[in-house]
Amino acid sequence: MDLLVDLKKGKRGAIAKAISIMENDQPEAKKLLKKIFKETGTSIVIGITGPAGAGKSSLINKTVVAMKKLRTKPAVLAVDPTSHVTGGAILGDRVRMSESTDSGTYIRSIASRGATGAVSRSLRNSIRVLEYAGFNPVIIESVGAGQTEVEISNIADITVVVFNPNTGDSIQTIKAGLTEIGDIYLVNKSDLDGTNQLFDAVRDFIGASERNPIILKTSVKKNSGIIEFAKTLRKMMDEKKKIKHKKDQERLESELKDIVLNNIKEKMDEMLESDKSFSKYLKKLLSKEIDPFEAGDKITKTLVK
Ligand SMILES: Nc1nc2c(ncn2[C@@H]2O[C@H](COP(=O)(O)OP(=O)(O)OP(=O)(O)O)[C@@H](O)[C@H]2O)c(=O)[nH]1
Ligand SMILES: [Mg+2]
Repeated sequence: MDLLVDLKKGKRGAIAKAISIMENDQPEAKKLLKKIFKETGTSIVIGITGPAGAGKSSLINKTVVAMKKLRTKPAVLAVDPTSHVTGGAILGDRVRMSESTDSGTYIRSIASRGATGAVSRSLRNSIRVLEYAGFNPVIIESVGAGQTEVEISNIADITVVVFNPNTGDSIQTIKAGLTEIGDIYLVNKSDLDGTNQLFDAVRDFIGASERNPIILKTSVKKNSGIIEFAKTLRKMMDEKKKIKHKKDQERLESELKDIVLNNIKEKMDEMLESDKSFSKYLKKLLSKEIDPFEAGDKITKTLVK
């Protein structure tokens, strides 16, 4: 198949096509995955998360240029929560990430609409496309402030959390769950006032933990801290490579469970349409002879032991 040949060569058109196939989650996606799966699972996945507007795209744009100089071949997937509403964010990212595209990095926004499971599935498989095409690391940008649609830290080998000074909610955000996930914490926009206070707050709050995460200051505007950040990532890629195998086992196990449960749910959905006990207990429910819990339990018992 031509697509595979072109993918192996890292051709942009082929990558774009393959990712679209994975995103649309159609039978073609299954066929494609079957062909590439053996040659995936080889790259380090870096998740970059943080509140909207923290400077994630701007940072990635500069950082991938620095990472290329450290002899890596990064690709970027931006999980874009707003693209289906305005289309504006993708356009914005194209502008913000233009330098990195010029340097030969593959960059693509993928929509985060659809069921949560579908998003993780298309993300996982898009990562696999990029691995097959020879990219390493694969960087995922996603907005996160506690509750995120895509739990990036489940997918990533390295998680980077980006904060800004002078955004009143920063400390709140730190406390709202992001403390658990980061391998690296960035205080970005360090050209702004309040940087040192935030840095100290992050260090006091997070730095003392057992995991001992790295905390850095960066400014895209002043072009400071970026090279150090890139070097830190490069070094961490080697460290994480050693323990990736174990994490991958856990991830594949939960992916497999997801798929099986999903398959069963779909099958059951179809079965219920024509199931006799379902219509029988539905009638009883409608006439209030029976309550919803009882009806549900009775039907379930006829279906599974
Ligand atoms: N002063 C200052 N502004 C910055 C810095 N980095 C990014 N910005 C600005 O912050 C704004 C948001 O930057 P983005 O890179 O789009 O932020 P983002 O986190 O990707 O945003 P979303 O994808 O919408 O969540 C832009 O106007 C940037 O120019 C920085 O280091 N200093
Ligand atoms: Mg962005």
